[in-house]
Amino acid sequence: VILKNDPSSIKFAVKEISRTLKNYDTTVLVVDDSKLFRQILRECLEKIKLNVIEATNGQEALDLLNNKENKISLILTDYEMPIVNGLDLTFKIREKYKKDQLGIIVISSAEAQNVISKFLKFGANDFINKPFTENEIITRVNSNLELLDLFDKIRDMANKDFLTGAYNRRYFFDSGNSTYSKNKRNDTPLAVAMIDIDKFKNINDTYGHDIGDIAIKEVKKILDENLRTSDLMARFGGEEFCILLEDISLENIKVLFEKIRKKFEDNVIDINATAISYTISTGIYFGFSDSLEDMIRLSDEALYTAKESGRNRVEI
Ligand code: GH3
Ligand code: MG
Ligand code: MG
Ligand code: MG
Ligand code: MG
Repeated sequence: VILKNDPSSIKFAVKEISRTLKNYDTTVLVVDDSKLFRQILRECLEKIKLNVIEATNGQEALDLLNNKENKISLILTDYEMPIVNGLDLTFKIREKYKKDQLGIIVISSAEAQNVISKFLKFGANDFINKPFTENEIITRVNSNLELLDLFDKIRDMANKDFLTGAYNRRYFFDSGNSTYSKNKRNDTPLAVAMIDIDKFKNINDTYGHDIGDIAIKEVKKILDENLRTSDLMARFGGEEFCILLEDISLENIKVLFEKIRKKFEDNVIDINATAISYTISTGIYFGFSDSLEDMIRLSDEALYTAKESGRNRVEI
């Protein structure tokens, strides 16, 4: 028996869940050596609008995971499979992805029941016993996806700034310190850039705090548009942003931040028929010093020099 006799409640479950499922762009990876099981699970998951991709064993699953384009949120895995079984797959996944980043649900057949505690110890999030109903699959998958969403929200609240959505200081140091260590080991220089809006108090005083906030959000937007995804950008204070860049030459740093400076100089934000424009000053430290904190301090000194020398300029 693959599916338990499923009463009409399935229709109700699908309706309820489709209503609460916020993320329609979620991909689930089904790992099973049985084509029939993969098909059954695919049909269940597609009923709640999930994208489904399939692997026939653990190795195939790991290969699909390595391709970042697949953006997998949740894995449903069988236990017994050729090449790499479900338990080894779970172990290997947890060396790279934490429980709150990628969910694993074990679909456990009779032979897997006695290894279920091992699965959980290795970091599986949940398990479903065979035979299962469609209803069980759908509701269990949904509640695991909801939990992962919640973890995402908590992570964002801890790491991001509420006004702009940029990373905060805490995240900057967490992530920046590992970048610093890696580059120090390889002896490759880093750059820290500190950006601050010029005469920002005037904007607040003239147009009010709300428009000041819009001006701050605009900084985040323009930086996003001009930085690479590998650059680490955070809002450090009121109207001050800090950026850590790797794999970049001094020459390219100068070109990049001069281009960004010019973007602000040329930019006019139109808010309810009020035209706002402002400039920024940038202080940069390039190379290596004793710590990330020290590099930030030195970029701050460069920023101070940029302000003293008349603002709207890049100082290295
Ligand atoms: P300078 O060119 O020397 O940087 O001059 P400035 O006026 O920009 O000076 P400063 O950097 O000291 O001013 C920062 C101001 O930013 C002071 C504070 O009232 C304001 N501010 C801080 N946080 C926020 C915020 O979240 N929203 C708004 N609208 N204003 C903020
Ligand atoms: Mg199997
Ligand atoms: Mg200042
Ligand atoms: Mg300022
Ligand atoms: Mg400031």
